[in-house]
Amino acid sequence: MNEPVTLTISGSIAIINVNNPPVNALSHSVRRGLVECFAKASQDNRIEAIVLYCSGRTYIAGADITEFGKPMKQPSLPQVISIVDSIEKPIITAIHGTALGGGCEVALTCHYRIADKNARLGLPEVHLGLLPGAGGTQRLPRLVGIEKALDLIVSGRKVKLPEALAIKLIDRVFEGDIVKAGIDFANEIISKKLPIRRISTAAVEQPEAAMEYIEQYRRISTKKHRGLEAPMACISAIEATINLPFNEGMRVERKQFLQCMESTQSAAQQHMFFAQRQAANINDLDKATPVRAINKVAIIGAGTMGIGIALNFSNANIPVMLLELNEEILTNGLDSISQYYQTQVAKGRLSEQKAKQLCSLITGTLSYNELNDVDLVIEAVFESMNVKQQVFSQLDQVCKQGCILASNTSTLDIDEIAAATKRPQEVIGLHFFSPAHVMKLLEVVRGDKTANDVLATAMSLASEINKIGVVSGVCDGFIGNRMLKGYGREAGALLLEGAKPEQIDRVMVDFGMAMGPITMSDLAGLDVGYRVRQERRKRGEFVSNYDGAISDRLVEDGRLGQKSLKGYYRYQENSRTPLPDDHVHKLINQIATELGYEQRVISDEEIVKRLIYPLINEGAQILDEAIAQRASDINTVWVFGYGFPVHKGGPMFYADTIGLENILHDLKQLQIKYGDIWQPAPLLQKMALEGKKFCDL
Ligand code: 3H9
Repeated sequence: MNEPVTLTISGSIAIINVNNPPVNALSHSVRRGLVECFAKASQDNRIEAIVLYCSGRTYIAGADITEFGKPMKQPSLPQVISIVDSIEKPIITAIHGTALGGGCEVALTCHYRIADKNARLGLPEVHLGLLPGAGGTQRLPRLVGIEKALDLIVSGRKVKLPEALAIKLIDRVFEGDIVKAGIDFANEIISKKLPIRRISTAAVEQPEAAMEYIEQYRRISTKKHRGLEAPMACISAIEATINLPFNEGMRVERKQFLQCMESTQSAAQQHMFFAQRQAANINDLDKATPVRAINKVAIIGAGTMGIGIALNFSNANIPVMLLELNEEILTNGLDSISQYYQTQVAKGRLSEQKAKQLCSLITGTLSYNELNDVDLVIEAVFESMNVKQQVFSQLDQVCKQGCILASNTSTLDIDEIAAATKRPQEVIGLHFFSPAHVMKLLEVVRGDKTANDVLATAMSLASEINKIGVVSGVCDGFIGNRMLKGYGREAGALLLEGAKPEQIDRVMVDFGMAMGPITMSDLAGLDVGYRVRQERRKRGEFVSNYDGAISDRLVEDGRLGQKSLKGYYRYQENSRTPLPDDHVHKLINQIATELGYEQRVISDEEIVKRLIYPLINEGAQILDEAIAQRASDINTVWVFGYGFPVHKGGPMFYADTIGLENILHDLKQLQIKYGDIWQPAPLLQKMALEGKKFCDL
């Protein structure tokens, strides 16, 4: 096997190269190689300066996350860095791609940093529930000041070149050959006798009243990063630079790092790092499956969803034809697209010219005949099988051969929709989440007859439009909405049993959800569910009290949610803040009495179990039916589509942390009390009895 770190000599300059694909992570062999090569270069009397650079697509992207949780092999990264820091020859590092985490910490230990114009640097450890653990929290404040270091380390954001130059994170930009650029700079340092610049010995630029500043920052962060441990650990480690010498600060950093590394939150976030990447792998699909070129897309329906979907493609520079049969709706849709781009300009996110160009990629039409040259159509019309089948039958007639026909349905049977065409192999579900241009998740629904290359194209397109694609089989609601049903049902049940809307929402927000279920219903509009329930009743289907008793009454009283300024809560004009409403409390109480529910005090702990355990139980069933390929895909759906807290790792990872045997026990208790809606899923029972975990599968 080739050594991942090599040393070559060019005159008086030692050149150290790291080559550890795909992202030059600091695996054990790289750490060992760095120590050996730096030692040789430092001991060689011919050498006057050292250049460090990487091969492949990026600079070192950080510690090797796959080694976390395994026994540490020496040398550790802090040891490597301490050795590099003690070298008495100028070290120049040349950066391309991304210098992240431990990679950025290596760069900070070098004395001079040059980078190509597309390079980005950052300490994103906080996104893994960690803090920089190889001196980043002690060196960065010494280089860029405490305020900037707090901003960068606590947010984990990546810095582009102009900012990196402005804050002196980078000394110079280079163009052309990376090795030549490094050698040229090294020669300049030698000839000008420029000094060794060790950040570890530099003074820290502090804000006035530094301790008060940190305290204030901590207070704000506690609110902003509610429940998260890593941002707080970052702040404590940076705080140590204020009045502790470098080496003592390093000890504080190490202690915080090891504590975070042992935490469930970090394990959950590391799980999600790999889960979202793993989702791209389709078990029974050859990786070499060809993908179709998607050069032009059509969207059917210019409602909120259709417009959001269209923006994904224009933002990725793919032309879009927006079809809508009603001229007024089409004009309004195109207007709101133009408004969206104007807002992007006003917020400084796009130049006027770029916004114009992207906006011009979306054109409107009233005629199906104009769709004859598109490569992909996404239907986003009213959620009715009849309507969707009519649309697909029409698409079948006008679209060219090879055009992929997709439906944005959130619940309906893709196979039934495909049956309305003569080409079911070209039909697939592409379920976007609202707001469609913002939410990261795309459920890719594989029909019975969907062709392999159609599926491969959809997954590759997901990443092209900056989404995380997760494959789901066909069932009512697919992965996400099927699980949501139990969650919504229990929110309704808890209200009838005595929990107040604001208690349920508070408990779920404290749990880490982006929003509580009741606020979510008000935001989505209560009339949406109302219409669905009316349809179901018309078809003679059973609608439980939990699903509709309260919500139906609110809608009939004209309380449609945020849009009518009243739903479960009251809202003031132009405000999204839910305000508790005594009228609703009384109404719920009255409905509960009418229906024979006894209202009682419900504990926060019970609310968590009643809402989250149905997700886990249904998730287990979805796994058993192979609707989802793996538990981590379910977690990805819930974290990126439904705001499940990333630091709990999605419902299936959360279940593992609680213990499946404990969950099984509680499900059985709930089944005794409430009946078979709580019947434990067979897979969950089996795994609990075998002492297994979902996310080890
Ligand atoms: C750290 O550094 C701690 C230190 O402070 C202290 C230590 C004591 N390790 O994302 P991609 C894999 S914490 C192992 O698809 P892209 C990834 O799983 C670390 N593997 O590519 C994938 O594998 P597969 C701080 C890693 O071009 C493949 O590489 N650093 C690592 O879209 C390609 O990845 C970070 O948090 C890793 N560090 O994006 C940076 N990174 O092909 C994490 C990636 O089998 N990495 N892989 O699915 C990233 O942000 C992106 O990967 C990067 C490239 C921007 C680099």
